[in-house]
Amino acid sequence: SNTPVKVAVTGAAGAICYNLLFRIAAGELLGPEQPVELRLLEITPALKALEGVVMELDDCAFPLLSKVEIGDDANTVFDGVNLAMLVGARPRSKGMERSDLLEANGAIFTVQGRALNDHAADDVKVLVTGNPANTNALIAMSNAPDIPNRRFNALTRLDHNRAVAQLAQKTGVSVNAISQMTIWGNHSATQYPDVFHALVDGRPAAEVVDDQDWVENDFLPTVQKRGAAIIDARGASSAASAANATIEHMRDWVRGTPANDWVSMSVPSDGSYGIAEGVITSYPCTVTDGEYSIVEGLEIDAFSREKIDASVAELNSEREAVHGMGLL
Ligand code: NAX
Repeated sequence: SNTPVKVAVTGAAGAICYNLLFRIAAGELLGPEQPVELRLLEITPALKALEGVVMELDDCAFPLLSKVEIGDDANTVFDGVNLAMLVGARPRSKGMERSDLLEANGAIFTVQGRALNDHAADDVKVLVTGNPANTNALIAMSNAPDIPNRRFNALTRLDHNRAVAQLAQKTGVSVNAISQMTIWGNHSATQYPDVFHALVDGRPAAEVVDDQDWVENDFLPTVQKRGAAIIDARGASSAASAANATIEHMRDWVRGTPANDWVSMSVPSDGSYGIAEGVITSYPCTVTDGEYSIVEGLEIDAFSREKIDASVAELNSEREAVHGMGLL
């Protein structure tokens, strides 16, 4: 339609958004026909830098970018938004304990969850990229009782894309030949990238690879620790690839997944695959008409079961910690 879709993005002056915003404005999120209005949230000290980013957005003269509004008050910035990408978060600084990190982010995501609850459009979809993404999404969801839980997702698409790329390289095919990859669990080093349902040119990946040692001792740790490897090489964390994954997750959530394939999305657990309700965890998902469904009925062997359970246990302990802080 010609009515602009209002897209909120937080952490808008940060590294991921320096890539993300230009791609949204260029039409890569909602397609070449759909105008967008950007609503950009930052903390007060970063507003000046954000003004510079807006100057650059102006200087692109993007035909689809109808308007840009910036601010440091979530209640104003989130007013009427249809899509919200929550990228801004409090990074772990030196000497910070895990509980300090959860608490600092709790302060952000409780406020943003309430602001979305009170001001976003009725059809709002919320995707959390800022870490710890799954638990931040859980906090925002819990503070937005009027928004259906299933409108809160967290990003594991970057992990998914990393796994696809590794498998394509190992098997010597183009990434287009890989389908049905799955990331299970938390966006953290405990995540489980599952090749046992993936296909390479339509054939079971495990058969094509035929190398359990590679799966366990190369593929898994490479995908699980990819974020750290990038920091090590680049001196800064993944930004362009994280922006790309954020766009792809939201694009697929709005516009649908391709036939005969699925994507990894962190969504509220509903009991599928024996994962009790109460956490936001990564599942294989398809999307039709803007609604995701968890792919059901996959067989989970003992190796996979143990890996999934370990990552879900971490999510449960994060949930208990933030519950104990009164953030849910
Ligand atoms: P930057 O530190 O460059 O940018 C973050 C921005 O968020 C800063 O400009 C900061 O001022 C802003 N911010 C902080 N609190 C805010 C608040 N309450 N409201 C609005 N803005 C706020 O980090 P960047 O590299 O852009 O990464 C952003 C987040 O993505 C981090 O939490 C990072 O850990 C996470 N990542 C998540 C990934 C994923 O796959 N889920 C992968 C990439 C990335 O590590």
